[in-house]
Amino acid sequence: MTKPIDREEEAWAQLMRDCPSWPDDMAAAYRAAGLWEGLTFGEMLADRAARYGDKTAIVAGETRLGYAALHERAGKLAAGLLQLGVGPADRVVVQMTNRHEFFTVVFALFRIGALPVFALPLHRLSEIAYLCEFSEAKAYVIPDVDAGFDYRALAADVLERVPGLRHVLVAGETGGETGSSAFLSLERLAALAGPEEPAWPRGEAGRVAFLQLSGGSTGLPKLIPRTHDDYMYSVRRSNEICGITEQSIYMAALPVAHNFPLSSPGALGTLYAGGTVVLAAAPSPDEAFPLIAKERVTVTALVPPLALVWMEAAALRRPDLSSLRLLQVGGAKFSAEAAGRVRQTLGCRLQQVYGMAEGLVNYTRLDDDDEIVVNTQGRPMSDWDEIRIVDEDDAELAPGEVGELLTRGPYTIRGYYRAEAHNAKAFTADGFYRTGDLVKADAQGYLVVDGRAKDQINRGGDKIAAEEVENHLLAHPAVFDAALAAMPDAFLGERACAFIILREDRKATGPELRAFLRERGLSAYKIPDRFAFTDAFPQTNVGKVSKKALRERLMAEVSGSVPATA
Ligand code: OOB
Repeated sequence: MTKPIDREEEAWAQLMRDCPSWPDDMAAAYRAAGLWEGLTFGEMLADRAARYGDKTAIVAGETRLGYAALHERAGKLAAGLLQLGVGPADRVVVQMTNRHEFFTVVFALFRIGALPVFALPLHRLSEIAYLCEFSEAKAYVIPDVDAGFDYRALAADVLERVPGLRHVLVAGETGGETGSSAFLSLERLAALAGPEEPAWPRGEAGRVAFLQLSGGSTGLPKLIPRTHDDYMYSVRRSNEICGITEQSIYMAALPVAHNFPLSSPGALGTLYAGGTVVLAAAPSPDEAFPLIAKERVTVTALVPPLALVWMEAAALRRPDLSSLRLLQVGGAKFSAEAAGRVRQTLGCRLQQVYGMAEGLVNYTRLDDDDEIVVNTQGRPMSDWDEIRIVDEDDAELAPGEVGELLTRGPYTIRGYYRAEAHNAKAFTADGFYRTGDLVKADAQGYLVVDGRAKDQINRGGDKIAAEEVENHLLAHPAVFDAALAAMPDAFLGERACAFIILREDRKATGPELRAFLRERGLSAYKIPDRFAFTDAFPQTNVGKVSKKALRERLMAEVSGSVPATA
């Protein structure tokens, strides 16, 4: 029999082969410069628990968890997970809403070196089954019921689809109706641990800590491997830029598993600094405004459409937002017009954040002039971030010219998990990530996002990979061809329009196609807002569907000239 330690080393070796990493010389330089500290997230929490004890770490509904309590609960769950047979390098899909269990579970996984695979609360069967299958997850973590949705029913479908998935771990009640022995509540999981401390696996900060989902532009979503070292650096540097300290009270209004509220500087930055994280069950003014007043929230983050909703509501209701010092807005382009109104309507400073789960995050700085804060999406957080703005032939452009942003650095990945062929296209030979964003830079290095080269729709911060939805549409018997394009929208920035060519003699309506996508388990935000039936797609000169021409049709329609179906 192989010794467990060998199996563990073998599991890590395999995982690290699946996740491209930095070349040795660059890794050595990042370590030598003190960017990579060699600290895992498990060790970080243990240290903060020792340092801050009962100081409040997490507030969620009626629950207030101190640092020591958070560490202790995570430890119980970690011991339970080891008992279940979940251990180092194993993957666990975590789909948790903004509940305190998000943190106890994620820190439990960090403690044993298992990898959370972060799903979003809105994901449904199509996305979750894929994530479980592709990451070969041993377990799937869910809330019981949240915002009227029963995640246990979803999990039952996932179990049926993914035979390799062994455990569904439920925050709350497992519910009797599923009848599956795979379901276990977190409470029972914690109770599995014996009275003795288990032998904790040794953590290494150079290893992958978790897998984050890419916004993507391809048929199947890509997974982003982030190491403790690289992510911890991005969190620490974000704290410096955003002024996060022990006194900070950060409210996660967006789903906390997303990179922006998780780490820019987000919940993890706040825990790193010894501050308090307040979880909002929803980002609506009804939920968020009273919470800001009650908990004296100092900083929070929103996507642009929510910032618009907050400004409108604040103008009408005049809520007490006096504690709020900083509002971060990012995830999609925030119009200069709206950005210019933040201070007056919400009474706090604005920070624009342009980031990506793959790594690079740009911030406007707290002491920047309004001119910069309103009109740019910030500049890279680190002097170690390398930036190139290039034309279609990868030739570097002159300052001020618009081109695709390429980047590499101490917290930008060098490749996606198990995606060799895609990585060859998504990264340059010398390791720069092709962001797919069209940007220009000013003389100080501030970036303005000007458009997109990737085949994606940014629906108010929710990313939709056109090809993923097109593939689902092509599965419908009446659909001959499908092309998804962004249509401009005053509120969300963009919405998705599906152009459809039907097969001869076959019929389908928009509502039918919409129902079809829903039945396939696609999450709601990916279902096209509109269907436009047409006889042919405009083509590029190499014979591909011209998304640019489709977008222009939709633009022209908004400005009042041609109908998109013409
Ligand atoms: C954030 O991360 P993702 O991975 O959901 O999406 C990244 C993409 C970027 O490549 C860009 O296309 C778009 O979202 N984006 C923005 C933007 N912030 C992100 N486009 C225009 N203006 C902005 N301010 O969205 C994300 C990750 C960390 C922090 C903030 C956002």
